[in-house]
Amino acid sequence: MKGLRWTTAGESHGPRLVGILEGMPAGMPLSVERIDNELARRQAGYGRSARQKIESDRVEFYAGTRAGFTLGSPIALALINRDATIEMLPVPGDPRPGHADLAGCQKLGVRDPRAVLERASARETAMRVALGSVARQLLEGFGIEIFAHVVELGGVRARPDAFDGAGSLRSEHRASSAFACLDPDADAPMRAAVDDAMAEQDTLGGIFEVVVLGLPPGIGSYASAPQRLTGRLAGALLSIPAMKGVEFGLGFDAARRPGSQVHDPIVLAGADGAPPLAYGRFRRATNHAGGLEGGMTTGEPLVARVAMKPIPTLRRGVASVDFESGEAVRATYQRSDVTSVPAASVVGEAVVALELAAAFLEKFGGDHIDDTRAAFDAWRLRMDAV
Ligand code: EPS
Repeated sequence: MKGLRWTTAGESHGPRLVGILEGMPAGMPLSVERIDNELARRQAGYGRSARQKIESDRVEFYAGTRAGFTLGSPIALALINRDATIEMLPVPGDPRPGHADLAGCQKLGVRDPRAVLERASARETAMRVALGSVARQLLEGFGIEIFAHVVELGGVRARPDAFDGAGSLRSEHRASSAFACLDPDADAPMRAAVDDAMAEQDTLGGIFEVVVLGLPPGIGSYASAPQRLTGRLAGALLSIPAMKGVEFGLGFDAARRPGSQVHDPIVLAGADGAPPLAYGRFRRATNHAGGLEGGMTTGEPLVARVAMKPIPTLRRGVASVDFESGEAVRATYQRSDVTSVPAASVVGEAVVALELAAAFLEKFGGDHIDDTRAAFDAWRLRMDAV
């Protein structure tokens, strides 16, 4: 079977998270340090639960690599859960609103939220970050860079001009921000919002943006519905627990404007001071489309914004019903984050990397990375002449 495929297994408090990535070309160098750095980024951020002090995620390789290079066979990864207390943890008597607890119990026909929540927990996203980092290393070999940052948290917005969406990535500030945010002035009000929510025993959501630079045009396809990259990327991003909305470029705002104020004029690269893109003779005067047209990349930066709801486990509890007595209760508090929007932004990078790498390999293929490179170079020659 062709194509890049991945799966994860593992419960939040089980012994390990496991992941398998199938369909990577052979001969690609893999940096374990890069994977561990991204795992550490996912664990960071102000407002996370005490669980992150217990865990120290480091990837282990079990298959699919030799001497630091991919073999082309399925890659098997694992992360150890230090808090592997699944057999000791109590069964909550009431389902938490906003979590998978109730619909999951009804699905299974049981009164045991733990049977559901152990897998529904966002702990699983740690493995997606590890798998995504492998996919990302393939893309980086072709000059494609993925960068996410938080643009809003608990109603506090970063200044839009802190990021111009066209390539000046202020990564220096993101690294020192407790919120993976590019606006240095947003950190203090975001911190105050988290402190207030903590005092109120509440939780906060927010919005992050994923930007991809250096994409060749024509990744994805207009030809059939399942190949359209717009839907694939939206699906990948919405598959992260707690994500409620995705928009590309102007997004919902495009619906409020006439076409003349939406569609990005095509110009010759270099005209009107427009710097050339990495690929082709053309570029767009604006990037309202967010780098996607007709289900394909345009070669302009891909810009996706993702809305995350507040974490459903509130210290103060939300109204629920006890399974046994049927009485109204406040849902039992279990350890939880106040907010994890910065962590979600790292997961966003990972799922975008996995989806883009899949679409990239559909176009260029290759059993060995040298074959992928040869197909890429041959296409580039023809494309440059368009
Ligand atoms: C989560 C609850 C918390 C989070 C967890 C997701 O876990 P615990 O119940 O063990 O305190 O810390 O996220 C992670 C462990 C992680 O690594 O992201 C939940 O209910 O979804």
